[in-house]
Amino acid sequence: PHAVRLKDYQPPEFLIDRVDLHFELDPDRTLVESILQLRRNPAATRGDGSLVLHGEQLDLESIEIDGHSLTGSEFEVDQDSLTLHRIPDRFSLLTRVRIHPSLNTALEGLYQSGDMLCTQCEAEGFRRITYFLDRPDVMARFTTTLVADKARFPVLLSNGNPMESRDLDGGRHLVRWEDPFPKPSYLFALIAGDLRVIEDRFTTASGREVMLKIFVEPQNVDKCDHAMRSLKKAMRWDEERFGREYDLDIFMIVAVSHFNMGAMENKGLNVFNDKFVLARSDTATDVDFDGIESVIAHEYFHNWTGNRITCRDWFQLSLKEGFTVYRDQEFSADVGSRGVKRISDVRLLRAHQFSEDAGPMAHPVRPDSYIEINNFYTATVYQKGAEVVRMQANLLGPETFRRATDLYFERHDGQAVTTEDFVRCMEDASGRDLTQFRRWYEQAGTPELTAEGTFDAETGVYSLSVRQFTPPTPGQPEKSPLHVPLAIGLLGVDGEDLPLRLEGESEAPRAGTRVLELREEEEHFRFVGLSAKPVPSLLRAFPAPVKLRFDQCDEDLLFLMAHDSDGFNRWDAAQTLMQRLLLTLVRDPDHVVPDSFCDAFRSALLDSAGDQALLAEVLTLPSEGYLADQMDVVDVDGIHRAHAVLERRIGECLRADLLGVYRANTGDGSPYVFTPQAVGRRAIRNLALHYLMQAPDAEILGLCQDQFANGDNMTDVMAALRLLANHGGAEGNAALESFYRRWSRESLVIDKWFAVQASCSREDALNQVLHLMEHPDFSLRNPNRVRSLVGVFCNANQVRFHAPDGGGYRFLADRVLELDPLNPQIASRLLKSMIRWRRFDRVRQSLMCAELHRILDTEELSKDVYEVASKALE
Ligand code: HT7
Ligand code: ZN
Repeated sequence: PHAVRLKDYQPPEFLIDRVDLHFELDPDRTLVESILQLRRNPAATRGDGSLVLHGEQLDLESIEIDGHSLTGSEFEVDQDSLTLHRIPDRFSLLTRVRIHPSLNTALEGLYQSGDMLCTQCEAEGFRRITYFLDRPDVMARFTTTLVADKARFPVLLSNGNPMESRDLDGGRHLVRWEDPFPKPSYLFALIAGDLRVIEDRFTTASGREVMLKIFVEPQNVDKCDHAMRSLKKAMRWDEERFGREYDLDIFMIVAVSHFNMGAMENKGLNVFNDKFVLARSDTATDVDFDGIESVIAHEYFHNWTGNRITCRDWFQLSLKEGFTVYRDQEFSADVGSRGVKRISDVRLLRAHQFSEDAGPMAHPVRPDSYIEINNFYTATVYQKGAEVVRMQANLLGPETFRRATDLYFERHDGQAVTTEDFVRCMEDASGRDLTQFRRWYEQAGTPELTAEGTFDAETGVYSLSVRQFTPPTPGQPEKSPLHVPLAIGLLGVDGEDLPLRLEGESEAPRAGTRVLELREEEEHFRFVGLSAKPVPSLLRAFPAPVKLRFDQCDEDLLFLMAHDSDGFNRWDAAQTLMQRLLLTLVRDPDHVVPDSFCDAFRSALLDSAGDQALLAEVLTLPSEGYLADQMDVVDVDGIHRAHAVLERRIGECLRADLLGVYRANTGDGSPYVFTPQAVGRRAIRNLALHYLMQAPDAEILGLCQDQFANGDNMTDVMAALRLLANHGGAEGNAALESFYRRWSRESLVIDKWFAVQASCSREDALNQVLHLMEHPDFSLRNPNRVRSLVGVFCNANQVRFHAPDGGGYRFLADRVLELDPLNPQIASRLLKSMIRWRRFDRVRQSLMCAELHRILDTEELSKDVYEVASKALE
């Protein structure tokens, strides 16, 4: 397989003005007739004059140019293309192909999910539907006619507005859709099925009525209210915050049960993994409710950031994904709790993106090469991309940033553009020079800031020096300094924010947070006019995706944890303290957890004034995976042991306080509501139960069993089930069995049942997982199921996946090889859990390495898996 490179980008030789698609739908054998109106691109650098269309796994039946059939000598077809020679400058091309949705297990192109037919075209799936210039810079107007058996597929959907609907002979019917907006082929979608619809309306800011429709399988009509509410909230928010109105008369969402990712923003017809649509309080947890709200918003926001303005090529993926993640993060912060949202986003970034940046597949936000683009839907493109937009928003300030995004929408509407075009809008609207800032798009790796501070009591000056260094990443041995916004505060002896006056400034700015802009490898700042040694609070609200090395003593961290006006830094100080203690316990298992730690934990726990959700974040230990990232050589067993010791100690020494918090936050019998306050109450109560269950006596076990049996919402029931399953024994087994019996018909709930067992740290977890692979409800063909069992075991059960006998690695490699011919996207995503093998001890290194070689030596690997395995071994 060869790499595609950004530097080789060429504009398309032809443009497509109109596309007329006609589908005769049949799961086994669908006919696709396509008529394309093509013309030479005046902006193209002339090639040899022929036209090469993409096409894969298509059975070509006939071709016509301007009504004349072509014979075999006038075109060439190979595995992935159709080449036409000697063609006019402007012509109409008709192709007829057959495709086979029921055999499509890769879930790209047109495929069958249950009784439904659906499409997934991003990134390069449209070429599995018909011959086309399947690249995002070719934008065309689509008309789609769908014909199918009416009894089997009463609902036929595509992009745009419905234009015609009639019955045909033989029990068939026809529906025609027209999309007035030019779009790239990756935004094409069709759906056929026996679906029910939930309807609502939205009146836009300018007074237009939009029909909102959510289509689901019949048994799920009672699980769509939250999705619909979320959609309406997102539509209003986008008008208010970004001035973006919806543009068609109808907006549709369809929930499907077989889906490779979370959802897809097809124009006017968003297709969702049903996990991100369906929720009822007894089937979905608060985390699910939250995920639905943000994914619905994310896909809706793509209508402007992705669809109206799209990417010129796939190297620009972060143009739409980074910006849209930023938008959905801001939406969730505005409708929920901003502090908690920032913490969970940073947790995710540190867990996934920082570790990606430190591994063999590290790449810039705008990658410069790939073998398989599906491997680049990554935390770097999405989450770091969002941080890069966030930094620009913060550097410009809210009003200027809004002017800059207005300019972007106006200047580039209807175009396929680049991240460079985006940054230029930021510059043009603000007058700022972002030349150096652009390096954030080009340079991979997580910058490390090393800060040192000293206080001179005589002069009242606090001196802060900051050095920046970005470690080498594959293909980028040398790095240049970045433009880094560094938000800081200084706390006085009472914990109040001090004014931050830099030497040479005549006026003291208001007390609070100040943003310093770093540009050099090393910078020095002198804050004057201080009467006592301040406690610095650096990187407030996490203003840049960097790691901070700052040797702050435990007392200062405890002080910040108690007093910092910045909620994020109160949480971060607690995390640093807990991380320190845990790493000490890893190195020295006999280390005694100091009383001062328990005291600080207790006083935070009993601070009833604060936001409960924020408190739950503050009191949650760093994960085992995150601790592993802090070690040069990961001590899998030591981390697991240390985690267990500390959790148990908290449970024991704070038993009474935890019980008090648990009881104080027990529901008053009123029905479930998804509000930040109610979510916070459930979070702190379940965290208390979590610590109590680390050393449970009969009373605690009884509480947990009672919550499991009588909880009226899935958040509480799942929390109890997880604890009982980890507790094990008869209680654990009984809970798992009764949960299965109760929910065996709800596929998304059964995913949770698989996941709980996959994450269980009991010693025979791998055997249990192998046993579950034989369960009648397990299927390698359903990505949600694979992620629940295989994905959770390999990513969320560090101690058992990395068992020293290599059983976990063999298990993963077997699954990757089994899945690769079926669904290469899922296979290669799973494989990513083994690519950072160099961080482990020699025994584990060689076991992982052997499995990676076994994979790479296999014949007919997909590009997806080949790219991951070969880069892992480079
Ligand atoms: N833009 C969507 C990406 C996506 C995707 C990519 C590759 C293969 C399958 C896929 N399904 C959806 C989702 C999003 O980020 O909004
Ligand atoms: Zn997206």
